[in-house]
Amino acid sequence: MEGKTREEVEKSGMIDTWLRKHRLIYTGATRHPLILSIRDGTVDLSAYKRWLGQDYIFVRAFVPFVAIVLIKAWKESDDAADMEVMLSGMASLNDEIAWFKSEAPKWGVQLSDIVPQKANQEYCRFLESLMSPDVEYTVAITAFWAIEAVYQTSFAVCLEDGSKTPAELRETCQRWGNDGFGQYCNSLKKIANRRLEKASDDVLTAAEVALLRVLEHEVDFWNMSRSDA
Ligand code: HMH
Repeated sequence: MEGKTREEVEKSGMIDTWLRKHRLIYTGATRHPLILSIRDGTVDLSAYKRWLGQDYIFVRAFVPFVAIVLIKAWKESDDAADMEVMLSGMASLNDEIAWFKSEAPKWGVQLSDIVPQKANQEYCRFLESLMSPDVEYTVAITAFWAIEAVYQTSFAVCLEDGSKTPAELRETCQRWGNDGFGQYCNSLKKIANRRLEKASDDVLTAAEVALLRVLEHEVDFWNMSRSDA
């Protein structure tokens, strides 16, 4: 542990420490009943369609958030490689938007007609709050990691051995559940952990709260997709 102060050692692997501490809500977000219903093949396809339309709106709102985190990385980061990770995130969002546009017509979903539901509006508003210049890079990158990691972990569940994911949904699950996306999430996690090691107590608290807010919004988003309400 040469070169690291005692505090830095204590704070290393902060993300995993927080995930253990907030296990219940993390599991709620990553093994939601909607995800489990995809995995066991009982998914209600109207819920999938609702999710598809709503997530297109979310992903569009996620682009400027990632752009701002990229700018924060460029201005504030101690490691020039961070910006390249964000750039690859932007590239995958570009692919995602194209994918939504080709996926939606297959399900009779008209993307131009989608009205954002309350949980989606609230999640997008939360993203906007994180785009404020007062939000530290460390806090924003922690939220960014969490947003991507929830999808990666959730959809990977649908690809596990023995899963009965319907053939027409496998590509969707592959999109976020594939190993490449997993490696990208790991790169984000490494950046977040590295920043959290050096963070003040105030920044640590703000980052932990941001992580919890992401998990809550993700649970609400799945719930919204599952019900007509
Ligand atoms: C709601 N969370 C939601 N949608 C997404 N597409 C992601 C996370 C990951 O990109």
